Amino acid sequence: QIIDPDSPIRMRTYDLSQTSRSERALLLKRPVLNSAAMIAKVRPIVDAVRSGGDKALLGFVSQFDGCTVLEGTPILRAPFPELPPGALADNVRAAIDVAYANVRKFHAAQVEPALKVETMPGVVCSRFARAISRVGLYVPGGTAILPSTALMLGIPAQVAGCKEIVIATPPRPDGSISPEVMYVAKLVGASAILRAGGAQAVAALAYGTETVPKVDKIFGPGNQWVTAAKMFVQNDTDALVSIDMPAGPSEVLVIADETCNPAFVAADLLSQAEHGVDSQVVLVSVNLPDSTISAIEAEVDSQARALPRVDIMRESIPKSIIVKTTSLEQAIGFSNDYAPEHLILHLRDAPSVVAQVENAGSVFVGPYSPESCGDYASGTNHTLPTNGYARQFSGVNTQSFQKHITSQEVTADGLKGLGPVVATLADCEGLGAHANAIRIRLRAMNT
Ligand code: HSO
Ligand code: ZN
Repeated sequence: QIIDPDSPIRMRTYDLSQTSRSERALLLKRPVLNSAAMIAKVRPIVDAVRSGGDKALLGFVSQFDGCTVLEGTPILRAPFPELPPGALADNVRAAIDVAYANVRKFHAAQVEPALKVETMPGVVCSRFARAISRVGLYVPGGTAILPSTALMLGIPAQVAGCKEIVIATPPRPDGSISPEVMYVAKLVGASAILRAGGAQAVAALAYGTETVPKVDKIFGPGNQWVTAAKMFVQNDTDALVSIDMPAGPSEVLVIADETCNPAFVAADLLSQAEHGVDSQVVLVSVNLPDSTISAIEAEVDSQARALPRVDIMRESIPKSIIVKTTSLEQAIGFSNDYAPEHLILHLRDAPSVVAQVENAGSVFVGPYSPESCGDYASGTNHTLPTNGYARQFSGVNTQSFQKHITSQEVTADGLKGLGPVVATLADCEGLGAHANAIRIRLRAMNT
């Protein structure tokens, strides 16, 4: 496809009052991920790493990650070597430190106290959390280095108390890891770094190799290969591994009314559009005058041209849409049906609108809350459900790194009260041994 640099960088516009039900359904749809085909492609890689261990893994690291110099093992174990002086600029280090503190504060506050409830006299039920012992955190390489993703996955793992925290990330050609990711790995107390990307990294984490520890849960965003491999290993009962969530291309939906600042709205749309050519960007207009829509379109075009990743935006913006609505109610209704990963409210009295949000990964309230803050440093997590999965999934949080165990303690007097209820229900299900386990005790107490 030849791109004319003079042609405007423009979104497509639809009027919700003029769209049929089926057209509206199309606007809500994300591009189809052909997951079955991708899973078929990753399967040979996953199988090879599973049976061939380190040797197979290193073969794929040289073939797909372009790194041929790892000697014998792709694993680096903590304590990691000190960063050479000057490896990390002072301002970057200081910024990572502030982001770390904020994200840690918010995720530490998510730790819930244990529950203890006496449901009947002498019948005490409890629930308490335990860390998932071993976790694998995938930090993508590719077109951008993402130390922020290492923070967003590493901090809740650290706060939850996971014992083995393995960060997997594609190495650079010389086998090194970016100093930013290295620095974050130390901050979050990672126990190992797996220098591998793609399906091969996911397979190594799921099954373990001679040197790579097998983990219990795999987190993190990635390309189609990574996502397909995560879905494949999650379904393999031999791997006994779970994943955070199904991931797709990143998304933002912005709702704006006439109080909005067109330059801010455009900037927010572009910050998502620069992630990838398949980024999903939606602007929902609440009765915006045509002049404001034109002003936003002009800002999208002019700001994009001045930004470093304009070539990506030239592809993602033309696939993006403006949806015109005539009321806040319609706009919120559309957003709730779309269930965006990120929802930004450029609205008069935006805080009062949050109560109407039913489906979204994370909400950014008012003109001074750009998504960029949540992507990096305000405290909320940036690993969020895409593809409409915000209907049923939460973003990554401290509980994602825990499981909850329940327990009960029934006293003899408690069993006198509860036992007959249980025995009756067991009889009703025809499960005599269950009823017997109660009656044998009730009889013992009566003699
Ligand atoms: N917006 C991305 C997260 C990210 N942004 C990382 C910048 N760095 C998640 O949807
Ligand atoms: Zn982002």
